[in-house]
Amino acid sequence: MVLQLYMLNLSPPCRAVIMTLKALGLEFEEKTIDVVIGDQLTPEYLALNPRGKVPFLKDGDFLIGESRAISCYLCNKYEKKNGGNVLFPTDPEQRGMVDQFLYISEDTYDRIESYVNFIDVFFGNGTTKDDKIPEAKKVLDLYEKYLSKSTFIAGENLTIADFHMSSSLLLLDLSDYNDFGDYPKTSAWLAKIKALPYFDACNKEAMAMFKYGYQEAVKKHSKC
Ligand SMILES: N[C@@H](CCC(=O)N[C@@H](CS)C(=O)NCC(=O)O)C(=O)O
Repeated sequence: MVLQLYMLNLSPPCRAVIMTLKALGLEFEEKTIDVVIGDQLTPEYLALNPRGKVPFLKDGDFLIGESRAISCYLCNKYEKKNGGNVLFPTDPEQRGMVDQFLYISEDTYDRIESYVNFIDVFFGNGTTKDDKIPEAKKVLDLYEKYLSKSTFIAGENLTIADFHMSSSLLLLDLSDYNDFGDYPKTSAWLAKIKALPYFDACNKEAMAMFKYGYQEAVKKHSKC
């Protein structure tokens, strides 16, 4: 039975899950739920996912929401590599690190989102909240500290924490934020994530569309 992912490719948490699926080499069927036009609020979708958000995964009769929980589930069920798990390690300390960054990524995503302010830009009259640049820099400072200790965010191997942690910083691309001079480790890590063989297939077109829509909306608001 093929996995079904209810998703919108513009959505960063959906793309973090797609990175997990691709890293695991799993086939899946895309079921588009366009949250921009309210597909998530239809009775059919709410019957499946009462939280009314994407991403959401159907694996046979098993249903699960929340991007980080989906990535963990997929690894728990499907990752078997030379008797050990790499993307979501089973060693308690290594897994502890990955879990830590999965939780942190929820917070860093919200903090970067409050700077690029995309909900307000798309659905209101907003633009970037430039008073939040110090907050965005605090997030970058944090990444730089962690990445000064290891090659990937949770250690020496690529894990699902990298997919979810990079998802926050990729949002900065919307507003062409490029002040990475003080963050060489973070820049090098992001370059590594972007060089993954499946990165472009998961993100390139969606990021370009997202950015185009965002920048057009900002231009429209600034003319008002
Ligand atoms: N913490 C959730 C966030 C999911 C989320 O907020 N998804 C957005 C799209 S990026 C959504 O479904 N929005 C529709 C809504 O809230 O009505 C996760 O990581 O899965």
